[in-house]
Amino acid sequence: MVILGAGPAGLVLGNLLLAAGIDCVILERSAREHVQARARAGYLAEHTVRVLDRHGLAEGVRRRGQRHGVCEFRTEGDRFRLDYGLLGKGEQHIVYPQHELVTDLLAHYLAAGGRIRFEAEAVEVRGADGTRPVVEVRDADGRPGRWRARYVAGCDGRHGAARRSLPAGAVRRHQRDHGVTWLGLLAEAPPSLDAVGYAIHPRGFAGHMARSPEVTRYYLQVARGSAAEVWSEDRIWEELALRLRAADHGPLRCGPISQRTVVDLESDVLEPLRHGSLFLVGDAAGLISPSAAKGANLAVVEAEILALGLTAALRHSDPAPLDRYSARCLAYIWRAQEFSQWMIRLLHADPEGVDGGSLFQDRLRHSRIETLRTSRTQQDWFAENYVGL
Ligand code: RFL
Repeated sequence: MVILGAGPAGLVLGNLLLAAGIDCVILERSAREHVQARARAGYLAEHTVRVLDRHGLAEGVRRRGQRHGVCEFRTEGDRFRLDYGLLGKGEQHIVYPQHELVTDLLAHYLAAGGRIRFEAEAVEVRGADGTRPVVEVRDADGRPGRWRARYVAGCDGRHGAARRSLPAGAVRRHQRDHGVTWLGLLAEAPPSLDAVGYAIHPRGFAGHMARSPEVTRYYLQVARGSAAEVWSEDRIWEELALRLRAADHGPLRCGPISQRTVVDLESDVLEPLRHGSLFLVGDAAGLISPSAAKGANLAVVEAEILALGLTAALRHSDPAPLDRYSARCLAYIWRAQEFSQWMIRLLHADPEGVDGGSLFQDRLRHSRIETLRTSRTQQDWFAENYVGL
């Protein structure tokens, strides 16, 4: 088995296959230090942690992760809090930075004897419609290499080799540009509030999410095509304070900005998630906008489903679970996409390019937030979808 990519999807899959006694190798384009330092997600749903727990992979999350179950919406002249951990099915998030999860998963994989090649970039997957697909790779110096396996798992993200290698017409692609751009920020500063903060402001959305007692993620909605570098630290903190209405609700705890990333909010789902011997997992299967914090959660859940399918096929000659892989994962993916799209419409003034920013959309957004503020039924629905898959 060859796994492309050492993100959450590839590393969960590698660990589970290893535990099932299935020989595998992970091929990762980047260096180990880069993989372990890449700050991205932070909110893991309880469901995801249960998956990790089932396979003995949740020790770090359980030990150092912070339970979290409150979000606060700030709107013009108002704010309200939702104790989502007490609503819906009563589930919470565990805040645990993705690069720490990746570090744990990698350590576990290596300790169990797992094989991984860093700085080995997959260039192409050939022969996926047969039973001995080949992965062409090149190392950091451009030297070519080749791996052959019974199956290949593409866990190499949206721009990886797995997607690129799919022949025309093999899968359908469902793409949507949500017309919204975020400036994703990491601040070397403690959280400013004890909740996830969502500010809905005429100048655009602003978000606040704890990552650790020392680090906080913030988001600012910015114009499409904005460059991250034009945002000076002073301007960032001024804009965050304005949109989060710090003057009314308390000051922000400022600190150096250690990461600025511009993210266009997009969805990009393939269907089916299999072409012969090649499977797609995580962001390679379906990119989801970070508006609902689902991407890493989906990656873990899909990796477990694929691992169980591969184990049944390779150890017990039962191909049925593997045949159901795509349909099962797509059900999760579309549910998450639907909620993420709902969040985008809730949080953004005037999303351009989708329905055309208009006053009509703005009034709908106000009504949506008012329903969430006042309806217990809507709050339960929100909680169930916000934490669940
Ligand atoms: P990853 O993590 O991108 O890993 C893919 C790996 O593949 C390697 N690779 C290759 N290796 C070999 N050959 C090639 N040709 C290769 N091409 C690529 C890459 O180097 C990399 O190591 O994908 P994976 O495993 O599918 O995991 C997906 C998640 O990383 C992603 O969905 C989340 O980070 C999304 N996301 C969030 N998800 C959550 O569940 N909760 C969150 O709070 C959350 N916050 C976020 C996020 C994503 C963000 N960005 C950067 C879009 C916040 C942000 C800002």
